[in-house]
Amino acid sequence: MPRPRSVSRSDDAVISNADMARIFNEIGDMLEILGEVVYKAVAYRRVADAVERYPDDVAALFRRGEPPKLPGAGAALTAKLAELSETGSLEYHERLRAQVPDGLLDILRIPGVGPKTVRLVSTELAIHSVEALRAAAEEGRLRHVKGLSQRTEANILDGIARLARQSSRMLIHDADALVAGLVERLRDVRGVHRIEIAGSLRRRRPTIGDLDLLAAVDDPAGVIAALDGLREVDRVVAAGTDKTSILLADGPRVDLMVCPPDAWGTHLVHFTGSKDHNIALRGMALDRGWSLSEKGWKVIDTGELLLDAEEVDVYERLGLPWIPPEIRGGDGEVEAARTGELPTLVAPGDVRGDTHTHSDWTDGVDSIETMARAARDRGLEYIVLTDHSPSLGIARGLTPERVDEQAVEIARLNTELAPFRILHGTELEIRADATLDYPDEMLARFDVVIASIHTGRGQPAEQLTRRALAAIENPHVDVIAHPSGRIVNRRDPLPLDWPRVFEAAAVHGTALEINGSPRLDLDDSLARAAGRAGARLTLASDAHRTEELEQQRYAVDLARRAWLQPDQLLATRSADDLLELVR
Ligand code: DGT
Ligand code: CA
Ligand code: CA
Ligand code: ZN
Repeated sequence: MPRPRSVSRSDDAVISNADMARIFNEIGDMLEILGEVVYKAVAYRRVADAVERYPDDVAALFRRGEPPKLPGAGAALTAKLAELSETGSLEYHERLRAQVPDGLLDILRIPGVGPKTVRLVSTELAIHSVEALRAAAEEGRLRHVKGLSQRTEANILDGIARLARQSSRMLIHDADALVAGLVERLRDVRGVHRIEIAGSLRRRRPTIGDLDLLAAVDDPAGVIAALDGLREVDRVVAAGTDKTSILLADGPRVDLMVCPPDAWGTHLVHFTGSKDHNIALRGMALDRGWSLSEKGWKVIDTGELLLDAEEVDVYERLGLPWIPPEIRGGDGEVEAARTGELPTLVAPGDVRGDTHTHSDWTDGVDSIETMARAARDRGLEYIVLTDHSPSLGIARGLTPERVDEQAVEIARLNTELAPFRILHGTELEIRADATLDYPDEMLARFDVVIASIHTGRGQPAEQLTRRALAAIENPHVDVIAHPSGRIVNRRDPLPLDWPRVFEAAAVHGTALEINGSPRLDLDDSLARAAGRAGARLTLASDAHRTEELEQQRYAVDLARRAWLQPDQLLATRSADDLLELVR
């Protein structure tokens, strides 16, 4: 949870009332965390409140030599306001900041967590970050501290979840669900020739700030009027003739751009972004004497406007092949297109199997047979069934006896469902001490072993890296599942030494998973780095019920954003090739 460190400045004041109030409030927080007498903190907060409400610019008044009378501000605090007004910073504030780790102030921002709790977890358990606090609460370690309880743990977890919901961008899974019906209905509006999703959702970013739609229409006014009647639309905020925002009754803002059909191509490129991609294209256009905008290409010498109705025409005018939206990140794709080195990105049709699925034998919902039939119906040739190993208690991990029984059931189903195949796998716990949850001779009996870290997440980076490497180096381990442990908007990635992990994965031929559940792990930039380092990756749903098999599609999206090609991935192989590869 980053916080603004510097104060914003305008011309006439060194520091705004809001920033001044924020600094005073922060001083109050830090004094309490440090265990100072309560009235000091109260005094700072009271003045902060007065500054925030003051109708004129407090700093400007101080600088003019007319300091305002603020309730509660005695000589000492007035001197501090004066220092802030003159310089924009406050030495006392900096000194406290040096004594209080940033993470403690983040913890204090969790709804329901007060300074007393912050001080307790910091002094008794050496917890200095929200992430460490979450882990401790989840593992039930707070209740042993005098003054804290099981109830505190529950409240903290609740507060962290609430905080994440307030401040987070929308998960792509949710954005897809929201937008699908809306686009279909807008398509049916009279006068709409075409309508497409643009912006970050079209680029398939894991999280979405707002939704962007582009519609090609003959008559914007008519379409905007028609929109008003749609059930999902709360309000149309029309702005001019070619852009409008619609607010949904429930959900994020939707920007709807409209354009004439013959300028569709430049509009779609523009509103798909990213910004950096657009800047790169515009630079190339300028070199050729054109000014490129969503409206078209203005010939700089003559003022003539050239239109493109299709995206592919836009790129062609610059001598480029069409660039897939997923890699329009402004980090090398235009150059690669120019030199003919664009990757052939993996596509949904390349996927042949799913390397991470669960059943009701551990924490899944559906039976093995139901999962297999659903996967077959989706067009897959095989799934790897990867129920949990014993030490993951919450998931009722399988004992060796249960694994044997499961093998019998899988053999029976494979006869029945052929040519569809269920490969017998396991999701193997990498324990806190870097040992694995089944002995080697048992691992050898599985078709595919995927290993993952679920516990001991608060360990130092070096130990976490050691655990990942121990699994990668074990000849029986074929895949590291959700390697960073992140969950979008909920849990930060583990601080592994990624270059070492990627190199070891490449050397030992252990694949790294791209998990399409709301973990979206590895993320796109790590997956791209892994691919560059020569590591193999795989695409998996981590489905715990049949509906979640579709999550694999998000792994494909992410792999495309990571510039990955089909031959760098496991799930694009046939079952036989996969078995050959992991043997
Ligand atoms: P988001 O909404 O934060 O998930 O990210 P985007 O990429 O959807 O950003 P958004 O909604 O602000 O704008 C959609 C696209 O429109 C963006 O990818 C590129 C284009 N665009 C918007 N504002 C600007 C701008 O100021 N300059 C340029 N060059 N392009 C812009
Ligand atoms: Ca957007
Ligand atoms: Ca937008
Ligand atoms: Zn799993």
